[in-house]
Amino acid sequence: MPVSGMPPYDEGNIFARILRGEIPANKVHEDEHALAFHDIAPQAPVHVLVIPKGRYVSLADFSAAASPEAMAGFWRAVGLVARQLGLEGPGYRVLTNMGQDAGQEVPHFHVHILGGRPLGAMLV
Ligand code: D5M
Repeated sequence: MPVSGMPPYDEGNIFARILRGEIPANKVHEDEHALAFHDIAPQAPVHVLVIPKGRYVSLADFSAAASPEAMAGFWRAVGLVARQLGLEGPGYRVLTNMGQDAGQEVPHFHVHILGGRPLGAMLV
């Protein structure tokens, strides 16, 4: 559940629909805590999204409301996916967009894993 002051979770958001199996995704990993799939508009040779299975609007929501088990399982999956994709040697970037100023488009918490080429030093 979103914490006080945060927008309610929208059950119709695109990642909720992917989690329910209503629309397809190019999955790379799934376990009890997380689902990872290729981004539909890749910004790097490897661009994968990892989402928790719980109903969290954003990092603010996830960090405030998720259980320790859900957090550990989610972040373990992020590292596992990057390793499985062969990114651990060359390196990769993990980022999340939180809210309006960051341009968050999909209101289900997700992190982007980006890699496959040198990504440059700056984030914005
Ligand atoms: O980024 C949301 C990201 O989600 C953006 O990079 C496109 C991606 N996206 C949107 N719809 C899909 C589907 N259906 N499959 C895979 N990827 C998708 P944000 O951090 O919210 O700005």
